[in-house]
Amino acid sequence: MKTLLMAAMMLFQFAWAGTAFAICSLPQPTGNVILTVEGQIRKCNSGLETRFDMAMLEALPKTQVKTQNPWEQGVVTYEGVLFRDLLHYLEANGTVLSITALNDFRASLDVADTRTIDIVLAYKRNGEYMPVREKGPLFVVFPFTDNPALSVEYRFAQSVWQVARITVK
Ligand SMILES: Nc1nc2c(c(=O)[nH]1)N[C@H]1C(S)=C(S)[C@@H](COP(=O)(O)O)O[C@H]1N2
Ligand SMILES: [Mo]
Repeated sequence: MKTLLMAAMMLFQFAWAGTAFAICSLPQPTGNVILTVEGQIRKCNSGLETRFDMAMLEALPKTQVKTQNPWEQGVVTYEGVLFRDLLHYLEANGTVLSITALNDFRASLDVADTRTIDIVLAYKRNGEYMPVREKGPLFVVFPFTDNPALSVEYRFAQSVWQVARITVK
């Protein structure tokens, strides 16, 4: 009886470990970690989080957005990953994103907005990586030029630069 119980427990542990491994199975970063996503995501690579280096972000579907914004003169071309593509990759299922910058500035963004608006987590500006002093390495970019209704204070405050962490709630 005791042996049977132990065998059952071992089997359970094995199955549990197997499940955890299967879910938390994204590739590991090999370069500097520039972004950590945590919270309501099914795909991960470290504990319950997903840590990205630049190469991992660039391996996701790429999008370009040409837009003006309050911080630039003229039209700038940004390249990055659409928030909805990032959330799809991570099998996220929350409703709100809490986006935190290197300086701990934080903004909330509704997941619903990422479906209706082409919001990009940009890693390049006019073809170049963005240093921290130029709003890099990651900048939340709205298509202000294509959609003038976005040019409101509310959206400017969601235009987080120096993004370091996203919590899916
Ligand atoms: N990293 C970071 N991003 C940020 C902020 C910040 O303090 N840090 N402020 C936000 C707010 S509240 C607004 S209105 C705009 C402000 O841009 P400005 O400081 O150039 O006016 O950027 C947003 N993005
Ligand atoms: Mo603001």
